[in-house]
Amino acid sequence: MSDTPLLTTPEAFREAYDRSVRDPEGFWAELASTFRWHKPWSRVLSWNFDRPEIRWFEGARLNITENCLDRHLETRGDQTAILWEPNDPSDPTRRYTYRALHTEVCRAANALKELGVRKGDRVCFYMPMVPELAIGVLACARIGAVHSVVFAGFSANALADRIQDAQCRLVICSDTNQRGAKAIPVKEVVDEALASGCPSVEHVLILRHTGDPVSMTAGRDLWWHDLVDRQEGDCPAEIMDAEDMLFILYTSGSTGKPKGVVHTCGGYMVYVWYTFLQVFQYRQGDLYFCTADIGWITGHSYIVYGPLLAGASVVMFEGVPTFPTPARFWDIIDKHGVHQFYTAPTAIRALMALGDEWVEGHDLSSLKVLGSVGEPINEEAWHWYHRHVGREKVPIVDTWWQTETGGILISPIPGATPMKPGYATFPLPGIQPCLVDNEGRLLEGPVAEGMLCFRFPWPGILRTTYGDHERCRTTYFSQFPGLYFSGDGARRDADGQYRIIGRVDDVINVSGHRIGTAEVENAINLHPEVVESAVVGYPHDIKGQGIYAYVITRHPVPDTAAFRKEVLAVVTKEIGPIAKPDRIQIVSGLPKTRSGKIMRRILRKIAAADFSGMGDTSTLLNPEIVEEIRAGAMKV
Ligand code: 7RM
Repeated sequence: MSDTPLLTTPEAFREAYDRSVRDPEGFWAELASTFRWHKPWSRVLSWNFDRPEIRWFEGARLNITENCLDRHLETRGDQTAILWEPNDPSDPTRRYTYRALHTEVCRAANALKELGVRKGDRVCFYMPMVPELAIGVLACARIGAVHSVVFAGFSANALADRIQDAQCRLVICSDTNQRGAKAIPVKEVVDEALASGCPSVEHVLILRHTGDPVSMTAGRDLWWHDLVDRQEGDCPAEIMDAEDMLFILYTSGSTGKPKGVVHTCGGYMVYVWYTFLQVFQYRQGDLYFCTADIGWITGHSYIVYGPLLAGASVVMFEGVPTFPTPARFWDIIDKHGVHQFYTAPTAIRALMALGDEWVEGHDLSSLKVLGSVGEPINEEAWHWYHRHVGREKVPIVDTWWQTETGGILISPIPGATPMKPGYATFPLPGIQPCLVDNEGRLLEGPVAEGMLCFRFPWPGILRTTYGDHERCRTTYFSQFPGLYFSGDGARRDADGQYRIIGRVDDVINVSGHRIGTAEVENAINLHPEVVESAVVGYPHDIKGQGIYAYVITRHPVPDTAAFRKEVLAVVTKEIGPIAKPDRIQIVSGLPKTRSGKIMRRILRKIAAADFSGMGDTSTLLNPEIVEEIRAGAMKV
């Protein structure tokens, strides 16, 4: 929107940042006023981090899809909203203008209504990266239903857990999912999940995508094309309260099962729109390409909502970086003339390892901004990205944020703030980070290292965890009273720039995917031969972190290769292939404190092949085990 100028100079950034701290309500209200609201807010913000209770734009009424779609029809109805690149480059690309997308979303919304889906009902998506996923998600938002997208790499058990936790009435999936040379039987996984007992599910809506045969359960299963295609292309938007739920997205934490992070309509809308525009310096006519999957928050905020709210043209890609060749990203950028490209360090490292020749020979001169997200980007990968993709001319934005934050919190803004390899740099306007020590003491700075917290809410912050508000409080707002705690450690340099170190809790980040060590342990422990296990992360050249599992077995294991295979199978069945341990070490015991707590510090050191001094082991109940594990680790 033309009335929100991009921050393009250090002065403009400084001014916006200072205003956002001095007068946060005025700052956000002014930005919010550029949207279509059916009723204005009575109060911009009320908040209490102790309960927690956070409300933005209270009393206001809106529908986010009117702002993503209807609002653009007059000015850019014929402009591309979504340009879809299929897995197989010899298949045709598909293009949806804003007008076409509006029509399709309305059709899908009317279909949901015909199935009895109403405001507040939960709808689960388990789909590949096809336009119908974005259409379905927006159709939910159109009628006020709450979407819960589950990444299609999760197993049937993991899917069933999420369907049940949210009590979804409807599941939307495809027949099969085509990723690279692999075909994944999506509908079969849904059938298996529902067979395990998900009584809330009334219907399954299936998109015919590959055309592979699937089994249909009469009365429950319907084809997308039978139901959606015959609907009217117009559907009035359900007018929502700003604080009504927009979506649930499950994410792993340090304990127990994944939590359903809840985002609401008004604040999320304003936040993802503003951050998309500023971080990517998006200008009308640009083409933006984010390689994330809509099953993760990056896809929600920076493929669907942020870009569409900004009236952007977005490339949506079904496939993987290495199919049919490791040049696929560069082929897409070259073919369509992409201006902003947003990907994960793990993809950069994987492509870097396959050789520079794949990126050379492509015309990448359209690029204006390169983005990185999901995990720390090491300097080698940063420089490769800068040099080979950006040809040393294109700024890189290392964007730090989380499922819980809704949108980017710490990132350079090209032109307005500096970039520095390895640093997410400065907080965006409206964001007030701080570092605290283990006791919660504020670390005055600038130079400091500690737990990364935030002392003031921004519009995109999570509101609760679905069905368990207390869990939201204890996870994020209780360690350090009065602060939101991210779970990450960070360092601040003399200029006040932030460098993210990584998780300080028992969450590991594998190829940019968040995995709770407790979840993996629970899965491993289901193997009948396993007595106990401990899972830690360790540095991995491509994935960032790998998964290392220490396992105690009931009996001596005669065939360790076969046993490892079985452990991988149980993890794949419980969670999905993304959580498979890279290394499994059979041990006779785990280092424990007298209170019975596993000393993970030692296990992490050994997993990292750091066999130097183990530090203080005098508090261990069984110090002798350390030597055994260390000796065994050298052979894993
Ligand atoms: C967007 C997303 C969140 C966790 C977070 C960090 C890590 C994300 C960066 C990063 C270093 C970054 N959401 N993380 N971005 N670490 N630099 N730029 O990834 O909920 O799935 O994960 O990811 O540890 O807490 S997420």
